[in-house]
Amino acid sequence: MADFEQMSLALQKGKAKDVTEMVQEAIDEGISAEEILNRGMMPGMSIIGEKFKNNEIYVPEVLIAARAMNMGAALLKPLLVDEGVKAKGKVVIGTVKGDLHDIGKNLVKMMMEGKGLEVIDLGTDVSPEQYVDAAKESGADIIACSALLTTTMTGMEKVVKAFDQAGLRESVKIMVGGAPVTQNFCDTIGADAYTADAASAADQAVAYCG
Ligand code: B1M
Repeated sequence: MADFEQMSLALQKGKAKDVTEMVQEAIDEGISAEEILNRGMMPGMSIIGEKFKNNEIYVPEVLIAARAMNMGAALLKPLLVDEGVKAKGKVVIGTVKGDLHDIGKNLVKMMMEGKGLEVIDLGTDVSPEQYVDAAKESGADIIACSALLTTTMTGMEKVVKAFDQAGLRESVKIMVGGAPVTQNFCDTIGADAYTADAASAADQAVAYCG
């Protein structure tokens, strides 16, 4: 039986090998990717966040936990492939300028790919101009922006304005998300959609491309 408590603890200690082994065992037991994420990995990352906030741990410990999280999450990717009808559409995704957090963005990407969408990943610290250039090059239908810092989420408004200025605002949907982002913020900056988690982001993207 999968021991989610042990998975969470291994993640907190940054034991990537143990995390990947436990994730694989859980997969082999037939547990869904969503359950593995929600019961094992996300709680571990939340505890890391609390300890980080309280100065009980520092950046290196957070980084090794983040690495373990990313490695475990990568194993879940094949499970996220939706067997249903494949959506057609292109998404340009990135974490906004000044922000280096990529775990949530990577999950959104995986879930969108699982739904059949083509995802162009610009990585982290992405400027408004980079989103616009990538949209022009790829003919993207959707721009997906992630932010984890209250100081960087304001960069999302710059992305919306950059698409306005480039005359492309009508040809793309701009989706926003990340822990500090809210529906109210989305409305204020004139983005098209806010979703709270990766699965809802993928569903919304499919709805836009349908
Ligand atoms: Co940073 N960090 N961090 N950090 N970090 C937070 C975000 C923080 C809340 C920690 C805390 O104080 N409790 C805090 C932000 C405070 C604030 O602004 N309100 C913080 C801080 C302050 C910082 C630094 C400034 C610390 C410093 O240097 N003094 C610094 C900033 C660096 C920078 O970006 N310029 C920093 C650095 C780092 C690390 C590099 C060490 C590391 C990132 C490693 C990496 O990502 N590769 C890190 C981490 C790991 C965290 C915490 C612990 C975990 C974040 C995470 O990955 N969560 C975080 C505390 C916390 O969140 N509890 C914290 C798991 C992930 C799956 O969730 O990304 O929210 P999340 O994604 C969710 C949803 O939000 C949603 O889907 C996902 C789930 O389904 N979602 C979307 C995300 N993007 C979406 C896009 C969408 C839709 C949904 O549509 C497009």
